[in-house]
Amino acid sequence: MRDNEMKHRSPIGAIVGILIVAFAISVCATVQALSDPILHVEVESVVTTPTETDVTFQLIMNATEDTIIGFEIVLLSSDPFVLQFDNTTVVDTNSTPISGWDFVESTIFGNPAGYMKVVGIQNLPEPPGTPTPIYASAKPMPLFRFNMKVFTDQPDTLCDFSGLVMIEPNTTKFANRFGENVGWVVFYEIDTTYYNCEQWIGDSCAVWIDTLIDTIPIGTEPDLELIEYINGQYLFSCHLCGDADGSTNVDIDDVVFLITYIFGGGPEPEPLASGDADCSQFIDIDDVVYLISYIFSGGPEPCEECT
Ligand SMILES: [Ca+2]
Ligand SMILES: [Ca+2]
Repeated sequence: MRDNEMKHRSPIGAIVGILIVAFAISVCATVQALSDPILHVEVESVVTTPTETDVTFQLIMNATEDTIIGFEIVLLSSDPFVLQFDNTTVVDTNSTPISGWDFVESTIFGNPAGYMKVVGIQNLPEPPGTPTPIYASAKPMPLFRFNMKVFTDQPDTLCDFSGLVMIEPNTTKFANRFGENVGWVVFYEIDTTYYNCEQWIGDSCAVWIDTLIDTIPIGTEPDLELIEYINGQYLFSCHLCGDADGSTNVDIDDVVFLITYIFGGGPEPEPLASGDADCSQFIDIDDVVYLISYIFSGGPEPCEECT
C-alpha cells in the first residue's frame, strides 16, 4: 500500500519553505498568563552604612508549581564603581550552599566587576522521595548568599546613596527534574515541506493531502508572565534608627524630641526615617513607647532598616 506512504514533495516544499512560528507552547502560556507566576525570584534588599566594605545579599526563590533542581542566574550591579561582585565569597557564609545544592559556582565579569553568574545543580537522589531542596511550595527558600565589595575611600559620599542588584531575566534559567526550563517559552520551527500522497501514479504522486508538520525547537526565552523577578536595593544609610535628634546616639533626648514632634509640632527628625525606631514605616506613638522600652526596660534595640 503506497497510499499512506510519505514522500518528499520538493517543488511545493521549496515554495512553501519553512515557517517560523511560536507554536503550541503559546497556547499553554496564554492559559498560564491568567494565573499567578510560577516562580518568584528575589534579591533581598539591604540597608547598610557607608563604612561597611562588604555587603551580603540573599537570593531567595519561591517555586509554586515545579521542583527546581538547577539554576543559572546572572546578576548585575547598577553602580559597579561603588558596589562590585566578589566571587570569593559567593554562597553561604561558610562557603557552602544554603539549600544543600550539590554544586554551586560563580563567575564574575566586567571591569569593574558589574556582573556575576552563579550556577547550581542538584542531582535527585535515588530512590525518588528523599528530600530535595526546592520542591514546589508556597514557601520562599534561599538559594544562596553573595557578597559585594564597596569601593570608595570617601564613605561620607555614600550617605543615602542607593543602587540596585538586578536579575538579568534573559540569561537566568531554572531547570526542573526533567531537564526543562521552568518559566520559559519554547519556540518551534514548523517544517511544511512534507506531505502525504493520496494517489500514486507510478512513481509520481497525483494527489497530495494532509500536510505533515515537523516541529523542531529552535529557541527559548523567559515568559515574564510566569516568572516574577524582584531586584534588590542597597542603601547606605548615614542615620541611626531611633536617633531622632541626630545626636549619633539613642537616649531619652530622642524620646523627648519625638514627643515634641508628634504632639507639639516640633521639628521633624532629619532625615525623617531616623525617628522610625521600630521600622514600621510610620512615626507615631509606638516609636516613643519602643524607645522608652529600650532605654529603661531592656527592650529590643531600635531596628536597622528605617528607610
Ligand atoms: Ca539621639
Ligand atoms: Ca514607627
